Amino acid sequence: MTQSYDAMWEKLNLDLDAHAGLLEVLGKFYGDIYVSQEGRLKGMEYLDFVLSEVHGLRITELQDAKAQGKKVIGTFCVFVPEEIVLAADAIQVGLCAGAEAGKEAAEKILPRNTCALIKSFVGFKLARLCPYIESCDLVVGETTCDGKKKAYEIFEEYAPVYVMEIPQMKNACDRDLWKAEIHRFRNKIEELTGISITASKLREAMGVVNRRREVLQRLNRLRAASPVPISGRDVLLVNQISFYDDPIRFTENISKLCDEIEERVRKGQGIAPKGTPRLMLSGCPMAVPNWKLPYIVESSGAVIVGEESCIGTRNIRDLVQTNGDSLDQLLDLLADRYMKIDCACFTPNKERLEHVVEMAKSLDVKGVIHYGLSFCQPYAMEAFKVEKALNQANIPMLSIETDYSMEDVEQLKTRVEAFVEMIR
Ligand code: BJ8
Repeated sequence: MTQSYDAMWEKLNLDLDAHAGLLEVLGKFYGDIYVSQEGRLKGMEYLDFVLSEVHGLRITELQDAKAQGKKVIGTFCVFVPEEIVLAADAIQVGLCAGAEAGKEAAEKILPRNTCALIKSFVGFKLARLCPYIESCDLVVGETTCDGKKKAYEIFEEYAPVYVMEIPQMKNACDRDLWKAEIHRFRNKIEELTGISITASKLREAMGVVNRRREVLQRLNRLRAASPVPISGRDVLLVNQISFYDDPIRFTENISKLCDEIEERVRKGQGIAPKGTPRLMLSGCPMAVPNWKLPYIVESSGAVIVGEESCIGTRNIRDLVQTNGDSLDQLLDLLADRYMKIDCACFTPNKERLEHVVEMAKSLDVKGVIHYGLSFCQPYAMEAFKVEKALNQANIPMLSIETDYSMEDVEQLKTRVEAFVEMIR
C-alpha cells in the first residue's frame, strides 16, 4: 500500500489488527508466487499495482462513488448480470474469497464440511476482514449449489442479501423462470438505486461488459502460443482482478498487456522453453488469493495454458448479443447469454463436457487437472464424467480435491510432479 488507509478501514468497522495480519501474509505470498517469476511482462505491473491496492485505492474509489450516491453490489457467482447493475449507474464487485482467514469464525455458524469458498466469504464477514463486503449496499446470492443457497440464509443476518433463483435445468420452462428472475433483479436494482434502466443504458452496459470479455478472449488466444508467452498464474490473476477493477480501465490495461504479448509471440519468445508440458485446469473457481495449485503446477515443470472455470473461460466464452431495440428484447438477449453458463449445478450438463474436451484439444494440452474444492459435490461428481470424456479423446486427467490450507502442499506437489512426468 502506498499510503495508510487505517481511518477508512476503521470507518468500515474492520478488525484492524487481524486485517493488517492478512495483508502481510498476502504481500509475502504474492511476492513468492508472482513477483519472483522470471521474464514477466511489463504490463503485469498494472496488475501488481491493483493487487497491492486491492483493499486501499479501489475501496477509496468505491467509497467516493458511494458519497456521490452510487450503490455498490457484491456478488458470488457469474450468473448475476453485471449489465443490469451498470445500467443503473451502480458498481458490481466479486466477493468470492480465496483465503482461509476467518475460517474459525465461519465454522462457528457453518458445518465444518462446507466448501472453503463459502467458509471464506462468511468468515471474512464475521471476522471483519473484507472492506468489499463492508462497502456493499446489497449482496446478491443465487440458488446454485446447496451450500451457497443455505449459507445466504445465515449471511442475511449480517448483511443485506438478495437471492436470485437460478434454474437447475435448461428446458423452455427453466428459461422462462430465468427471464422472470432477470426482471425481478432489474426491479430490485431500480428500487435500490432509484434509477430506471432504459434500453440505451442497458445496451451501453452490455457493450462495456462485452468489451471486457473480448479482451480476455484475446488474452486467451494469445497465451495459447508455443512457447507460452505468459504464465498461467499471471492469467489467473488477470481473471481474478476482472471481478474487482473498474471494467473500462481494466479493459484498456489488459488490451495493452495483449499488445505486449502479441509482440512476444511474434518474436517467438516465451516464459518456458517450447516443449514444456502444457496443462489445463478445469473445475471450481479460484478466487483471490487462491494461487496454490497453479503455483504448484508451474513449479513442477509444466505450464498452464487455460482455465475452464468461472474465474476463466466460463465467464468470458459467450458475449451478449446487443441487437435488440426495446428493453424487453435486450433483457431477452441477456437471459439467453446467461443460460449458456455450464456450471456443474445444472443437470444434465453435457455442454461442459463438450467444452472441456474442445478446449483441451484446441489448446493442445498434454493433460487436464480437475480442481475441486473439498466438499463441493457438484464438481466432485462431475469430475468422473469429465475424466471419461477426456479419456475418450485420449487426454489424461488428474483429479485434485483440496481447500485453502497449505497443509497438503507437499502431497499435491508429489501428485502433480508424477502426473507431469507421466505426460511428458
Ligand atoms: S456458475 S461454479 S460461480 S456457482 S465450490 S460454492 S459450487 S460447493 S462456486 Fe460457482 Fe456460480 Fe457455478 Fe460459477 Fe458451491 Fe462448489 Fe463451493 Fe462453488
